[in-house]
Amino acid sequence: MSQSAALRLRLVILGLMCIPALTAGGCNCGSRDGSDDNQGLPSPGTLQFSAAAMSVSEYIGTVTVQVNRAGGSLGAVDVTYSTSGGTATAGTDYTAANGTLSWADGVTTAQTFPITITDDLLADNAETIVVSLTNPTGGATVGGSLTITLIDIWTKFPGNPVLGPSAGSWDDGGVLGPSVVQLGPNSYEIFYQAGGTNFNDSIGRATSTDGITWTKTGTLPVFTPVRPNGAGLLTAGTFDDDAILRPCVVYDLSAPVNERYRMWYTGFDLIDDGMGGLALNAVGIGRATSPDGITWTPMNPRNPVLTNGPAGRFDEVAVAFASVINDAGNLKMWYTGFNTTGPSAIGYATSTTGGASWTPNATAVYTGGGAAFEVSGPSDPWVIKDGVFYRMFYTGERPDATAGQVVWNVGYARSPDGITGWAPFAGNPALTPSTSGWDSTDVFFPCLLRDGTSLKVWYTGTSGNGATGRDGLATNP
Ligand SMILES: [Ca+2]
Ligand SMILES: [Ca+2]
Ligand SMILES: [Ca+2]
Repeated sequence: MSQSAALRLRLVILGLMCIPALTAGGCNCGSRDGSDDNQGLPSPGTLQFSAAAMSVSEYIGTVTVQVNRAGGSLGAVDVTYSTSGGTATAGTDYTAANGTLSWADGVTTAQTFPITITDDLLADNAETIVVSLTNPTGGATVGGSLTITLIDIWTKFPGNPVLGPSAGSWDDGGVLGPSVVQLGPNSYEIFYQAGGTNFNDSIGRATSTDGITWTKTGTLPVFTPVRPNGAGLLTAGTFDDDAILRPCVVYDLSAPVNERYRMWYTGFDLIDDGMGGLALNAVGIGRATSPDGITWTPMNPRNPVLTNGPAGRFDEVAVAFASVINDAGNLKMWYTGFNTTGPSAIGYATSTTGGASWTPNATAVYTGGGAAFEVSGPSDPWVIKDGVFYRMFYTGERPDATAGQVVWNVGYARSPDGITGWAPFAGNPALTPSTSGWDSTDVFFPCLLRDGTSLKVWYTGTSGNGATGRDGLATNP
């Protein structure tokens, strides 16, 4: 029996004598009032993409494409999919994909297939892949093509800034150095550096359901330097006597209960320089732990967990601005190393003690991409492990036209192992100051997070040198 004969027989058995493909001029007999559009009529159906267009991150790794079977499920059907066009190039921007999707008789479950996207570090802005469906079998028809747009740039949230100082509060001097922790799909916490006229830089905390609208929560600040109110400021103390900067908080369910939250921060101690001014007595990277993000315990005694390297090393003067990840049970840190002779550089260290002590690499792992925005060196790294890459956002510094001042932009680089092969994005800086508004002078202190199929970066911006800091959000796509 031929396929069409079998089909017809089946329809006869079902008591329906109308087969659109065999009836000239179409058929409305599936409806008693003649107004139906073939719904309810047994048909092999239409195979079509779940959407005609989608925008995805170039950093997504793999995009999943969905094909639906709609309008019928009669018989077994196949369709061929293939990446077939667009401005993106197969082999360099994505891996060409083609294959066959099959549905059994009576089955309408959506089918999916992956397309592997290549993060090529080139500044493309937006490139497209066109995906087609061809050669339907079993009498099925196909819908239109799918256009996938690959996005490699960052879009600032129009409602920025998302977090700023509260007038008259402890943090009215500025809110900087965001560190965002995601607890669940609609649960975020942010830890930030802030201070004001009566408070040295300390750590605040806020919560959010979307990463945009933040509620400053509980008694703040949640963590302070030894002299939070400045009394005795000029007395020599611990490395974190007078200020706590740039927190990096790691929420880790594999850690002991009282260390579910671990914070690494930069502390410094000021003393009297003997000439009526301030001198920097000590600086280093510290650690504090918390069961809940609210109550924090510093190291006891309050010593740094990483300090400057020996004379001649890239970090001979100071280490600061740590970014830490738990990489499959291994704690890894990237930090800024400062020296007397050249630009700052990014160092790397590992820990087997829960981050209470660190072993640094003897050499820097990233010295910047050589672009104009970072001639004074990269700083403030923030690293995530994301698919096959370690991705770093960092602050690039260059001299300002005004002597003694600098300009900060944010760059992006990635590495296959977090240590070697750090390669910068050709479109750097990835984030620049806006032409006007709250972040029109500097953007710095990036915090990168993978959130589903998006990458999000919170960052600090200012308008005017030395102006009050606020934090904004940018996303890709
Ligand atoms: Ca590309
Ligand atoms: Ca690109
Ligand atoms: Ca002091």
